[in-house]
Amino acid sequence: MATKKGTPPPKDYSSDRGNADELHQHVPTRGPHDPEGHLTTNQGIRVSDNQNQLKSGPRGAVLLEDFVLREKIFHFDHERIPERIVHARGSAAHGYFELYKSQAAITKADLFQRAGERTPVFVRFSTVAGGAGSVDTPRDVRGFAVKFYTKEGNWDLVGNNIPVFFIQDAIKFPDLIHSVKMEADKGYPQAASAHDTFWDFISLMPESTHMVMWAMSDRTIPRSFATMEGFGVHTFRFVNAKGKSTFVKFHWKPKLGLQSTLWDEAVKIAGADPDFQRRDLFERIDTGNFPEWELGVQTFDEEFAESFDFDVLDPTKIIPEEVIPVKMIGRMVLDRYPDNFFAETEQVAYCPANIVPGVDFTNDPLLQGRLFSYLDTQKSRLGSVNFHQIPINAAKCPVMNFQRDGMMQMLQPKGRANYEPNSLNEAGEITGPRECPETGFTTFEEAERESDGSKLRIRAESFADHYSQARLFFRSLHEAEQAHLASALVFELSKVGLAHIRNRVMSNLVNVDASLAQRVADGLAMPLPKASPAAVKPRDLDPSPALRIIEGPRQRKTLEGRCVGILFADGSDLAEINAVKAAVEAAKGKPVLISPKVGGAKLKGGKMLAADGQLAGTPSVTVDAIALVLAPAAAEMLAKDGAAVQFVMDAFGHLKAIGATDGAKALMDKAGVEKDKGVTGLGPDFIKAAGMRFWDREPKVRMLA
Ligand code: HDE
Repeated sequence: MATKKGTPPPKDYSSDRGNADELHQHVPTRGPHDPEGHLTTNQGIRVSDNQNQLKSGPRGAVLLEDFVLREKIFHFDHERIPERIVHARGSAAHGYFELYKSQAAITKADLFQRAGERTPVFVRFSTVAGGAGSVDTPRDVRGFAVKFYTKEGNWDLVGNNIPVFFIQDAIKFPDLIHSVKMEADKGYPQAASAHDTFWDFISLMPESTHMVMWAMSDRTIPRSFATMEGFGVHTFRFVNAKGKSTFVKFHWKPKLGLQSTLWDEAVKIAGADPDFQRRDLFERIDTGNFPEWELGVQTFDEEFAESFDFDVLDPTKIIPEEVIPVKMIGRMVLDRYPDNFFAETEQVAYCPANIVPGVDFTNDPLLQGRLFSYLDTQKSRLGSVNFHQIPINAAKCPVMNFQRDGMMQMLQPKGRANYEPNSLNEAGEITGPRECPETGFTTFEEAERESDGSKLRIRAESFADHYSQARLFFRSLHEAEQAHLASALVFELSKVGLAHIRNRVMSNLVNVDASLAQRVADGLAMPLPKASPAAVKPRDLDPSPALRIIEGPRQRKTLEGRCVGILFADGSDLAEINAVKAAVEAAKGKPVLISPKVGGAKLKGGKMLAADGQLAGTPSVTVDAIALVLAPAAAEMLAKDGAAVQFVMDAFGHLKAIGATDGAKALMDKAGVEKDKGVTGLGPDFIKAAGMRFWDREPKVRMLA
């Protein structure tokens, strides 16, 4: 075997601190054992043949001594680790958080001290119910987990795209998740809440009603990760240098505004592109259109908490933005896609207990339960107590303590001192780190009134109003969103086989809003039952416009960040195609050239133009608006092609803008397109229309509950 040339001397890794950079160097990436790029075994032995096993003769038996084969297959056999019990399907990206203005007055957290300073982040978005290989667009809550690698340690804000949760007490979480996951005996449905066990559990847990409203709304079918909000859900605390605590709720507000899909669209996207949102995240980053959110905080004191209608420790409640405005304190930009899905997105281990000085927990009983769960789950997923040394999890500041050994230990601490206190320094030895009362994390001392010290299995009475905020949410929505919500309930309950479960859900709905309950009952063709008993009579609250997507304060009617599918075929005019393309790009949108064949079409004048996507494989559900640049003969031909007709019919049915040349008429007619404000020529009116949906069209194309 040839000797290795130029191998660098082994690095001295012995240190009792671990940080991400050092750890990165521990992990063999591209052939550190062999700088010339030769394929080696994990022992660094160069491999001479990666195509053939070692055999006794050309047609003989395979030999057990083939260590190259055995090592490779052994490693492959163990490539998978247990997927997350919830949030298994996820996509992630790196980026940074940038502070607008010092927040030193309310928090001493290092990342919130200096205006303009950037803190690296790793953000993972996920669905909750489906397995790791499920599709991106089921109706489901989205996880929104942010790991801030601050100079004073890692802070994980592990939130969702919905500001409330189904349950008030952590002890109910396994029940909730068992009920929503595929049914225990049948093994289906995957990634869907539309089945008996979920609605059975929900109907028996009135505290879930508020979140059910959100779950059935358009919030759970977001268009993109980049167009959804994120929420910390629980009330946390900020603590300043003087030890003063301020309650805080965290929000992420997308720069591109809120956008969701329609249910029919989401279902079709699942077939057309199961990785729709993962691809979207990758493509945005790849093209430099970095997804961005602002970090907003609602801050308040004990006095407000006392006077508020609901308990701020109850995770099934919001504080409406109209009551306490959300103050934007910084922005987060995701600008780098992971190099390796497994190493980063799969192995990242978030934990709500990862907190930094200046931020603290409250007694929210759901949060308290989470503080236990996540560390525990990482041990079973990542297999070792040393999972914090995996580069994606490693803090980017010094990590020094006397924790030692354990499976897959990557560090080689020096010296004898593996305990504290020690006095080995008297002998001139390395003695290790010491606690630091001044700068170390200190827990905020709770005011006495939060607990009288008695041990009780009890739910606070202040948590008992389960319906008023559910009503607030429903009544705050735009009427199109209300119709979607009612229809989603009809869809889900239609998949519930047991009539008594449907009935029980409806009796809970009567408490939310009698008209909603009636719409659902009509949609199911079932009689409306009486309201279920409510512990606290629901109240009418002032509507909160911030809760709605359509015509709400966070809707943006812009082409920025949206895709326009430009359909062309034989005989299309290049000048027209280029004009639409340029106009879309000028408006910061993304043009996608679509043609019946991916190699393209022969344009007017004979020139070939290649497509980005083939028509059948790039249905209009994958874009936000369509432009039809077609010659009359091609439109006649396409009117006989199912994929082309569906392309236009769906764009119309999904309330998207359709810009078209006169030549496209035959195809438009076949697809049943009727003239309205969203159906335009290819000029500036199309570019304006392409940045929105046409909700007035909906009653013409869909029967909603
Ligand atoms: Fe989680 N949750 N959760 N959760 N959660 C997990 O941790 C759990 C809850 C959330 O992208 C698990 O590493 C309990 C609320 C996100 O990797 C697990 C309770 C919120 C993610 C776990 C909750 C969340 C998780 C599974 C009730 C929104 C994905 C794998 C007390 C504020 C993070 C893992 C990622 C993941 C437990 C409730 C958000 C099993 C016991 C409320 C975004 O530990």
